[in-house]
Amino acid sequence: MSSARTFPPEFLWGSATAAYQIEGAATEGGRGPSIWDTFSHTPGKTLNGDTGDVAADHVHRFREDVALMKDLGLQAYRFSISWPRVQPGGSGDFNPEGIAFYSDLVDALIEAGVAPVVTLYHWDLPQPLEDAGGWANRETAYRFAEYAERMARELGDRITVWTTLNEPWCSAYLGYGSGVHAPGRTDGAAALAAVHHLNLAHGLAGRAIRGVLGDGAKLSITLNLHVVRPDDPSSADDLDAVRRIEALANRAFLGPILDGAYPGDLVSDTASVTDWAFVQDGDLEIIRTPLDVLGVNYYSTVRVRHFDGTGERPENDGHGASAASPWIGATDVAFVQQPGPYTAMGWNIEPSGMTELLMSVHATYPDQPLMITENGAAFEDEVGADGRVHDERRVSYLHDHIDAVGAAMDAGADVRGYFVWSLMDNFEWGYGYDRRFGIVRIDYDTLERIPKDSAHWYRELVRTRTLPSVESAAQLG
Ligand code: IFM
Repeated sequence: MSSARTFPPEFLWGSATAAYQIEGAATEGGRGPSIWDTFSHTPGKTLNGDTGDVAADHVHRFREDVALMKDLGLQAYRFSISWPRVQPGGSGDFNPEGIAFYSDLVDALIEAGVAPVVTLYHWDLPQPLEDAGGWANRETAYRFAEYAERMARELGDRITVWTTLNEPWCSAYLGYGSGVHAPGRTDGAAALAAVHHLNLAHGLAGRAIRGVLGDGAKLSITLNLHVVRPDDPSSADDLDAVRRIEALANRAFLGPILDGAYPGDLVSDTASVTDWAFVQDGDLEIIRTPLDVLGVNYYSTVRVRHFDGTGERPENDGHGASAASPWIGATDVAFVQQPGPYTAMGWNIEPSGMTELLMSVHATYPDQPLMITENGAAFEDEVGADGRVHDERRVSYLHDHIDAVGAAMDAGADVRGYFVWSLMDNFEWGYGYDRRFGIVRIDYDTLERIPKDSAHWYRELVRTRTLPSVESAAQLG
């Protein structure tokens, strides 16, 4: 059913991508290797052995992509900088050719009237830093701050929002806990150390950016906050399972960043894994650096129950198969299959979770402006006989989730913008090119870009600030 929901004129509409997922040119222009190059080139780590070597070839086609954004009427573009492209070793010398690429991209965006929203780290750690211990090593946080400071000097006030990290939950728990993401380690203590060093890196980088650009620089971090439901809402054990997962997933980041403290229950829940001695005096003050806007990524919900240790423990949290769990110390929690419908990721579609999440963050942090920095869906779309991609399930997903953002705004949440994930089909990490999230299709044989119905629909939304009906999408364009 169509909705006439309208959004305010100052609300920012954009789309998002990440460097390793679209850029390609992995060994060109002085770029060094990242942990995702190493991981994706290791047999068995990604579906079909896919790598980001070519991806959507964005490095060579960025002007065409910016023209596409302009044509879609996008007001903002959220992209990430590949740290190994601008500083191949992760420390020491910077690479002028890599810096020039991002400088040119930013200029092209501004000329096209598209505001550049930068993410400094979207998972592609320079390999030499991983060789020295990666995010489990405190030194990585200091290297990150040096890199952030240099990018602030290079890109300066041309950047609308500076986002330090994308989804540190994934970097820490999937990279060092379950090992389904690079660098593929399965060490619970290292995962929790990574949580802290990522938080520290955020705080140090925020200070570095403000040190160069002053308080006018808009600072952000993007978190994939989890909406966690109890399997049995009347079970105290299941509610405790919710508390434990929320602590690991959400409060491990919100606590230090917005309150200046790790939650006591998180520290005690994980006491058998680590003593948290990696938190040093002064760290929490650095981490709690004022945020202009908190980036929120939302896709679906999770459901948990208490697990008493008998029978097989289901491990279906939608983040890929691994013998190790990303949920460090939560051995008495099991993830339960959610009711459908599902996207091609197997993630349940639940728009009300978007409203619930925004309202819950707003209730705890009423003065914190929020921005949806990712939301979208993978589906198995096809090019039709008419040459178009009629991706009505994606249009419907976007419609219902954007409507849910509007509902949260009506109820008082201060949401400043929405970025659809993703501008184009891309390398979906362990799932390679098999899962398509784009509103623009990439033909991986020819690298042709084909705007899907969802892209036409999104353009109409941005143009009118009013939610178009799902049914109208096939006629737009
Ligand atoms: O593709 C990813 C992105 O890199 C981070 N957020 C979730 C997306 C979909 O899995």
